[in-house]
Amino acid sequence: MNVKTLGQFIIEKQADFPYAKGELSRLLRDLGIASKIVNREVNKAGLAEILGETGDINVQGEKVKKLDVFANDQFIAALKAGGEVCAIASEENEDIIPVDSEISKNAKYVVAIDPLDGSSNIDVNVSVGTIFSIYRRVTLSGPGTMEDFMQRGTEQIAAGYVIYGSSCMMVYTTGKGVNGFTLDPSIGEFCLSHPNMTTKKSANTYSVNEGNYLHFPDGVKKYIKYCQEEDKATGRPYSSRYIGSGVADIHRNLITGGIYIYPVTTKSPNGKLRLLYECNPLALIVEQAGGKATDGKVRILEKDIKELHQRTPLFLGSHDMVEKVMEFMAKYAEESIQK
Ligand code: P6P
Repeated sequence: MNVKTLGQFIIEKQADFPYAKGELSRLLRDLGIASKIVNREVNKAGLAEILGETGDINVQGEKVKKLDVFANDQFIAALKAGGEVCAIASEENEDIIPVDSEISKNAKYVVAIDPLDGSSNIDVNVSVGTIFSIYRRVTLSGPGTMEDFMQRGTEQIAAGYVIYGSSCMMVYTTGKGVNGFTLDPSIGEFCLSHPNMTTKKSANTYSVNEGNYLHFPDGVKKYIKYCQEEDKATGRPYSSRYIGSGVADIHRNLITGGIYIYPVTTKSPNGKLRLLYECNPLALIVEQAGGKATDGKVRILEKDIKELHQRTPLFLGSHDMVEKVMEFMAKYAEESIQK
């Protein structure tokens, strides 16, 4: 079987970017290296003394798991060592991490990252993931600033995720389609396994934490009931699949078709997921695969971003399924306004 490694693929596709002189290629390589190191630790998390909690609380007010900290350190170290970024934003860090070193003085990019999404699943051996987003810097020189991150999702140069599951996969886009690479541990390389990934226009899987049902907007409640109705013509009732690890749910739905919903709830009045380093990169990937991603009203990639850890509701996945729930959101939002 002719194996094409991530490195070979990146170089082959470099021709897509005449202005790039390899910086983006090296940046993607740096992310790949850190992913392999994180995967190695995730795979033996049960053995190593890195399970459990550090006792710290991160900027999201969530208990920090040791593997969170390890993953964050690995990605920051790899990005700093690669010299291609002038700043990093991470879910684990309250403020941006400016990069001001000799090797990064001509850096053109900034990276926003959720180093280990779904980390509450680490101790129960459920798949977790890394999500990353790459922008070209807008400031002219020196270490990057907050301004470099306050860009709409449409401005992303590249976006991707890594899923640490039954196999380790990297899925990314540079705006010209989506490609998936599976780590072959025997050679320590990500190999092209899912070329030109596309998602189904419609399917019959919906992913939402129905424990929050009582606090959902009426449109979401009505859509969930729609998914549960018997209707052979539209393949309903749909299947409910919710792992509690967004990368795992969204990766499955990308491959089999489906919709992932995290709406506003009383606990998360602006939604739970973060726009910069979760929703924007996932939205770019899903749109590039033919899907759709909105906050229930507005396209995710066109939302203005004002804060580093800004949250947003997320409706993402198969195009027609996202459109359907938006119809319910519009219909029942009007009804509640007219009440
Ligand atoms: P809940 C993980 O913390 C995450 O950000 C997503 O990966 C996941 O889908 C969601 O939150 C789970 O949240 O409130 O359903 O436990």
